[in-house]
Amino acid sequence: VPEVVTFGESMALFMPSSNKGIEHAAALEKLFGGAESNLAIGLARLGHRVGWFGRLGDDPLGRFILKKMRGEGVDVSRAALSSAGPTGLMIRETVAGKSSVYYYRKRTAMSEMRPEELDAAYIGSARILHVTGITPALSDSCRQTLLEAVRIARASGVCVCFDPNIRLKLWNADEAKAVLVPIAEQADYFLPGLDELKLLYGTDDLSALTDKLGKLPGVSVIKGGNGVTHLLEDGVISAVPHFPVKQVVDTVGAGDAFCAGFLSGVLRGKPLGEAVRFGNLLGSLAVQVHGDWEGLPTLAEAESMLGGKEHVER
Ligand code: KDG
Repeated sequence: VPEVVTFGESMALFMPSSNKGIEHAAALEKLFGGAESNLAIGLARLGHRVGWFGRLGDDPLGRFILKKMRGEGVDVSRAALSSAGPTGLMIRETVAGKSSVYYYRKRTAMSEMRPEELDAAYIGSARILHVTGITPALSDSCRQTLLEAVRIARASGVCVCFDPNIRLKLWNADEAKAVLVPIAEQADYFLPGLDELKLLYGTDDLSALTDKLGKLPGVSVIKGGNGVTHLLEDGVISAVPHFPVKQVVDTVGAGDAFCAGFLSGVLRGKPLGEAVRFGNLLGSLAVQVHGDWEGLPTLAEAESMLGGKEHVER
């Protein structure tokens, strides 16, 4: 039985391994990513039982992603290789410290996913359902599927964790706001970025946000402030400092890493401030490695870093 269940679109990711942009790079490395699968891998590495599902195309890239996820110890028993469409693609470059993502994900197998495909008993068996705001941006049927998954979770007493992950290449700010605010209102754990709150609630002022988010039924964690993550619990806001990072290589995936660390803390019964600190640690590790999830630690590695243990080189 999984502790956490999550679902969404995973895509093949192609990126230059050099610092040349896509236009000038001679070769692209083949990786994969997806906010929800990044989180699932993060939790699995920390030793949690986690299930990820979604549709992938019945094609070589879909099989590549599925095998890698299985290899990471994620339960993919509910994932499907579907002939309804291809596996989605994203191509990413980081030039002079600025990352750009190009999506090729229209009419993918995932975009055709429907609520009837959800395994209610599987979702209902978990402690936490984790969803993101990327899924409802993919298509009407994906939006309905996500709302149904949240409904199933709530009806079964499963906690809902929600990361808005606003992707303005997929929909506009007004569409995002209309769909995502009501989901935030149903979440036990709401994990937005400060920039996303500006878009959803019209302000990034922390005292105004304390007021607005304080009305939500769940706990909010605001990622990506000025060197700190804010935790808003029972109307009280507190700041948890980020970990120092030696060299930022690739910031994409940091938010998912944070969510994995935070949920791991929650699952292990830590006080929320400590769960946030653990999330911060995972976020700091994710940005130091190329790729979305490759830099994520095992629990032993993470704990030794938290304890400030010296790394023995040889
Ligand atoms: O959070 C990282 C994700 O943005 C990346 O893996 C790709 O899921 C993705 C998306 O839709 O942007």
